[in-house]
Amino acid sequence: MSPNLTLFYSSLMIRNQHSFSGRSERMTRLLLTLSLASLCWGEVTKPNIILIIADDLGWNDVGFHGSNQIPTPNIDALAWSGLVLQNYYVTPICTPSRSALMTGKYPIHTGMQHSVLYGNEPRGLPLSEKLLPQYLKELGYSTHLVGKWHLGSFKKDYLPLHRGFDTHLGFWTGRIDLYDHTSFEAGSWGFDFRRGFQVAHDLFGAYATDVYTDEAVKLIRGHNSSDGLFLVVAHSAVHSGNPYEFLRAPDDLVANFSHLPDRQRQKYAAMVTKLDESVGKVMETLQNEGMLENSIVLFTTDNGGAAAGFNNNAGSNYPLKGEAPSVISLRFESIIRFYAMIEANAYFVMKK
Ligand SMILES: [Ca+2]
Repeated sequence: MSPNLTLFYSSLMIRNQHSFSGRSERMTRLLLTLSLASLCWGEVTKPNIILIIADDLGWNDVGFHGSNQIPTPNIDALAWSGLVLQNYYVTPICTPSRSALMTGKYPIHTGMQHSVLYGNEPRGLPLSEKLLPQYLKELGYSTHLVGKWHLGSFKKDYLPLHRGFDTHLGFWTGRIDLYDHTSFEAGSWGFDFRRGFQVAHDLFGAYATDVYTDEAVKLIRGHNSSDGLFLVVAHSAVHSGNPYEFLRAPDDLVANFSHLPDRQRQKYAAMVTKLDESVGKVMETLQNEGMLENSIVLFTTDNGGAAAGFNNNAGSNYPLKGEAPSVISLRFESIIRFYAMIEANAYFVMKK
């Protein structure tokens, strides 16, 4: 494909994302197309792709959607300086949504459509599927996953390091306590914080969002600019952790929200604050390392907020109806509708 045709195709896909209904499957194709576009262009180095995924973030929990409860200046800055995908849709729960993003396929085509994967289940995203990081590795990218996986862990072959990622620091299941890093689900309870295949006991007690941020910053700073960087920062926030304290954040940040009447909402707001702070640090590091002008930064969530007391969470999807993870036809649109945004500097660099 000629550079001009490739760029035209890329811009067309961006406009389609902006104007019409989109899905995370389409997002996968968009990222691959943008990467291929830069390779075809020749004079431009491979764009870095930074994919930041929030977990269960509510529609009404970011400033640029009008929330006056939780300031999110860094996420808002991404929105206003980038491209907000107003009709972007995700599936209503973790595993199906993440499987679609990694494969570019609707979950029903990979057997991931029903519910989340539990850590003790003998199944995962089928090994017959070639995942986004595997494609990008073939294009010369270095590939890193920080945070949540949740696509199967019952055999080594299903783990991130065997699915296209060069490194992984994070967890394999669907939820962890943000301080003790244990996962309590489906009758089992155990430590789930890994550096590759090894349990990361040394990080016990470190706030998970900070761990992810520090790792992302380290990877960006250490990146060899001759390769493209594909960095996925898949946050624990703002998913509920374990039943003994579902939502956790540093006490001083929680205290900043003492004016909110609900204690869980106070904690939730502090978790969002840490998430927003992480976005800011990643962007700042890209800027400081001279990488931002050649980076595609995508911020999204895997599904909407866990509202109405689900998982003892405190997300808000107002004015949309519904909450993760239920799928009821009358609520369909409101449950799965969320947002994404792209800071597409690489695209504009290629236009020159
Ligand atoms: Ca989720």
